Amino acid sequence: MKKRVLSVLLCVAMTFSIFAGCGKKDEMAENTEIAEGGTYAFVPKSADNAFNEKEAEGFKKAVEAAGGTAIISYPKEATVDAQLLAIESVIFQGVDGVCIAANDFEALSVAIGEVQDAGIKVCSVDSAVEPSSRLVHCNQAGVNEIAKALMDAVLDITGGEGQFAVLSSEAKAANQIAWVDEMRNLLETDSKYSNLELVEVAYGDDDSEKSKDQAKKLLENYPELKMICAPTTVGMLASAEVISEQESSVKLTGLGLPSEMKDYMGDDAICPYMFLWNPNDLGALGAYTIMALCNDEITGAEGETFSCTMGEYTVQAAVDGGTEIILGSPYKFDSSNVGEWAQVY
Ligand code: RAM
Repeated sequence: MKKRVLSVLLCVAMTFSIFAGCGKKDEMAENTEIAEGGTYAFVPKSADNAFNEKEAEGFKKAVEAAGGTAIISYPKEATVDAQLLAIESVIFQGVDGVCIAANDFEALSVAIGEVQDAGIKVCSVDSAVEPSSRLVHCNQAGVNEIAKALMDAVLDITGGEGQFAVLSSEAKAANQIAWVDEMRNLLETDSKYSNLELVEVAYGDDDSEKSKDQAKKLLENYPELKMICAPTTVGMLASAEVISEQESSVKLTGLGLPSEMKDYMGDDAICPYMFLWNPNDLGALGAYTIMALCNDEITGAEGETFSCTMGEYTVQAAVDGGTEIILGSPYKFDSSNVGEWAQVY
């Protein structure tokens, strides 16, 4: 019922904005000048997540530097319902394009379809929506590259054998599904990992309290556990806090924000090393991509290229059957560089 209400609300909002938007654009056409820059929205996974805030900062800065207007619409929590409301709220504002970091690969598709039907272009960033709901996805790094970096870190830090667990975020977020599936694939197909045992994949939904509860349960339920691998900044901080509070010998790696993890890092510390990318740059890539789509520089088809202040990017095939643009490779953070990067993000 709730989803139906949301969908009806969104249709109403769409109808309003179609007439309002048309009025606006038709009016501008009469003035022969189309407004400089355009209006572009970013809908992160949720509020209260420093990673998402850094992404939003990068998005906003890139749009404004290009003379456009940026609208950031944070869902109150990392859920589908909250994100549907956030998408609806930007439609009222006559945007030209929307960039979404999705909490669920498929559940936003009906709402996004209504946005696309109104002539508003859509791309995803960080965590994809399904290919039919996006013109292209802006990916932080290759799925295999991230999964391999994490599995090799688990192999190295455990000394090559023993039990480890994964603390993920939302069970239906595309980025988490892709990374965890590829980690499982590597574990099953590459014999170098054969002495590692993945005992559980837990889900903290990128909610700090739920993630802490899940980390506590992992420590409680697996007394032989050697390591937690958290492919989410929220899960990383939650795990570090729990391991520290419980003075556990369990080690940690994953995808963490230097600013959040610096006090837990060191050769003999809870987290010897971890990985991430620059969320400001990822948000900026989302901005340059949605602007290139709205300005008809690209359509999102494989093989297209476009340039921006961060360099030249090529649209390529994505593992989910759609297309994507890749920001770069994951960075490795350890005690030698985490302090410096903690000043940046
Ligand atoms: C969290 C979110 C985000 C992911 C990072 C690594 O902030 O789940 O989608 O990319 O962690």
